Amino acid sequence: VLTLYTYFRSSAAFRVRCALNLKGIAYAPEIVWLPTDEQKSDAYRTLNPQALVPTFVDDDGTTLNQSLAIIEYLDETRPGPKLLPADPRGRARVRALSQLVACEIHPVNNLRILKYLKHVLGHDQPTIDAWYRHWIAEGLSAFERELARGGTGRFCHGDAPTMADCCLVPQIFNARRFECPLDAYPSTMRVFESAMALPAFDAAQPSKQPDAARAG
Ligand SMILES: N[C@@H](CCC(=O)N[C@@H](CS)C(=O)NCC(=O)O)C(=O)O
Repeated sequence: VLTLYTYFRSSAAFRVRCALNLKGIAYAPEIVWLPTDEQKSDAYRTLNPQALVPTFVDDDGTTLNQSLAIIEYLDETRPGPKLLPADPRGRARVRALSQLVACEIHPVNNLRILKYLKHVLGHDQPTIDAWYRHWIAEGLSAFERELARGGTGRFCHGDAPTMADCCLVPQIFNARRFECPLDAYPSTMRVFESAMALPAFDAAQPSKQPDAARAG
């Protein structure tokens, strides 16, 4: 059985949930409870030496981590709608937009970074919130400018969802959770709304995951 090691609020896991749903792939969610550092347990590290969610285990036992690598693997091994375009230029653009989120915005605002700012460097919550909002604003401004450069349609690239939308949607959820202003990104938010109108994205959102209730 296909297994996705996931946590409802993890945006990296959320990306893969979107991709699995878009491709119509059924999977069993296995919850990794980040609030108690379950990702750092010996058992989980055996599956994922990076101690991060998500981890994906295919039905033949293939065990993969890093959300973008998992999404590309799913796209290459499974039928269903393509999450990366067939043409090299389009593929490069989708990867670039995906990496803008996954490599530029998300890493500096990850849980372990926020914990380090708080517990090791001793910053207070307003300072940490300012950090968070600063990097969101930097990243989403760039994303907005990228969307204006051409190639964008109803979705980030063209009129069908791609890996870039799987990256953008969770990042907007995070931004809203931290009450980041989003008015300055009309194209980005238009694309976000197009994606959220699709059941694949809607069903992948944090509040609809089995572990959402556990958070209380
Ligand atoms: N680049 C990784 C990021 C994975 C990641 O950072 N996951 C976060 C949740 S979104 C995590 O597991 N954090 C646990 C921690 O910071 O200890 C990917 O795309 O899969």
